[in-house]
Amino acid sequence: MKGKQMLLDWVEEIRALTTPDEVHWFSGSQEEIKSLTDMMVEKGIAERLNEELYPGCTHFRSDASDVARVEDRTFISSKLEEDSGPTNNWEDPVELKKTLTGLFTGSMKGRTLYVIPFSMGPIDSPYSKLGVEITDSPYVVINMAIMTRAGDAALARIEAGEEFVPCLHSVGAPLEEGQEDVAWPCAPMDKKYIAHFPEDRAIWSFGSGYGGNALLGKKCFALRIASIQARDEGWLAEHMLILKLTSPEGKVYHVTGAFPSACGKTNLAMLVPTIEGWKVETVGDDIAWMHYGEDGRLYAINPEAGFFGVAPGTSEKSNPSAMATIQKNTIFTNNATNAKGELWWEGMGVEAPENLVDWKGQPWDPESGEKAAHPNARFTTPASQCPTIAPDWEAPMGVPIDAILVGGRRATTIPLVHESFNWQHGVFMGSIMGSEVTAAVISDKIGQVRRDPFAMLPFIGYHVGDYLKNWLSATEKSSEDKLPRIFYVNWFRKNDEGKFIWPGFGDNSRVLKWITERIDGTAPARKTPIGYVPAFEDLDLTGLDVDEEEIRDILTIDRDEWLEEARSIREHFDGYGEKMPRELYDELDALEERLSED
Ligand code: GTP
Ligand code: SPV
Ligand code: MN
Repeated sequence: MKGKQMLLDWVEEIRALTTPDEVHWFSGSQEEIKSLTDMMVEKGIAERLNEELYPGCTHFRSDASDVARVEDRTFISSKLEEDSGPTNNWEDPVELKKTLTGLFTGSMKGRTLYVIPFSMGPIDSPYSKLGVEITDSPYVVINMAIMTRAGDAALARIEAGEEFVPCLHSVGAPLEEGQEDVAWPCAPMDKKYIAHFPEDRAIWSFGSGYGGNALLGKKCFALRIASIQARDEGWLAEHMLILKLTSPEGKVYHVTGAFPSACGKTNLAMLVPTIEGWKVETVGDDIAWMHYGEDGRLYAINPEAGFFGVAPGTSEKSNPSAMATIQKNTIFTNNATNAKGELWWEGMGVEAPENLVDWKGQPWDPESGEKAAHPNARFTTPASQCPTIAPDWEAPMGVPIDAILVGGRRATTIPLVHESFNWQHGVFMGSIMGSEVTAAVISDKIGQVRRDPFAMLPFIGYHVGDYLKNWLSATEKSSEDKLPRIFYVNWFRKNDEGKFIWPGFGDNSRVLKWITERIDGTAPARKTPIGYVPAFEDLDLTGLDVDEEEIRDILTIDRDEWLEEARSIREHFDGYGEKMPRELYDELDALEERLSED
């Protein structure tokens, strides 16, 4: 859709379909955010946190069934099923629109329809894209106000004639005359639909109020729809953090990292190095849009304006920058609070305050063994408040990327870090990524390893084979020597007692240091069948109290484990069918050959 008239027509069409009591255009002003928040506090939908401890912060409890993304209810509804590919749910778009039109009919009854114009990316960036979310959830409005550049500035660009992605959302819980509302309205699982229509560049989301299901600028637009735009326009829309790294000598590097949900992007983006003189600054923590510059290098912008981060495990020790960011103007969801407006989650690193009410709204008994916060409890917080935010995080042309990390949670097999031989081999590394499924998604497979190419499995808006081709085509759009180097990292190896071997968090700077030395050609590495791996001596482990044997172990390639891994990769590739690029099979053949040599 494009321009003012189309926007007005669309809003009117949706108003007539969903029959809300009122229509409210969100301007983006602080007063408006405050009055929406006050309204929700008054209605008992939200609670204000202690004003001295957490000024301007609120807390929400979701319905117990609506706590994470719902991949089984997420659809890529392209005209042809083969265009959506083997990794996505598909329904015929005509049929699905019929079903959804039925569901949206009268779905906003008794509620207000909010219109949120927004920009993904800095408002003055040529790489930004516009969207408009229609929603009946005031919670969504105040979250979008943090996560995107929402309101009048985005509207002005649309009114000037620019294109926008229509993003339709309803919690799917109309109110009958006199019916009392619940704190977190949503629809039952079988009525939830997170639907994408690639040919129309449109999103229809029904029945959930949570995170990636409802804040449609994020996964639905900035990844699923944008990945389609990126394929067509020749760039990359990726599930990646972006960080700026400065060495003690003042040399600057930019690094992106593709890790699956709840696998450490936010933490790495805000890392506080434990090695002398190094500095990390944050550009983005979840999504990177990368374009080829005129100089052939890849430049990344962060399309978001806030962080929707995992709360549990966030502490002064693990992520002090996140702790500082969330002290004010932050929305918390599904944590534990008490009558004093104190806040807590597992792994906050402080003793639990007294008389907590858990995420389900029940008095919490610390002895019960129940979790006080949901494992996917989140904070929504402005990126601008982050003490480590990079001064140029909103640079309209983005930052030039030196290295791309890929990785996931793997208790075995995958070493701490290994470097690809070249771009094609690096794309192969991204394509074989596996990770243990986390609580960021509602699934009965939590903890099991699943393949998740470039951490994009649930976010590719088209056929995975074509997506990997788009990655491979980088060497045609640029050249090997200008493209970032690709590294595969794994912070999550466990020992026999089930404990993490690598200390992780701030100590990941030690791995980043080796990576910069590889970029500069100053660090040695061993050539192994899977790529270049540092020797124990090649890593700067100054001041680190670790078990040398264990660290040597996570830098060792076990051929038998890797042959087994290769077999499993072949199965995974075969499952992607004929569109799987031949180059990646060539890489797999070559890997197996190297593993079999002595
Ligand atoms: P999404 O927002 O879902 O995309 O997650 P994310 O990739 O940003 O993950 P995040 O940084 O929020 O980390 C998720 C969980 O992993 C938290 O509980 C962290 O404490 C934990 N974690 C992050 N980094 C490390 C690490 O280096 N080592 C270990 N052991 N755990 C980590
Ligand atoms: C993820 O699951 O990767 C997230 C959280 O970043 S959500 O926005 O819910 O998708
Ligand atoms: Mn994410």
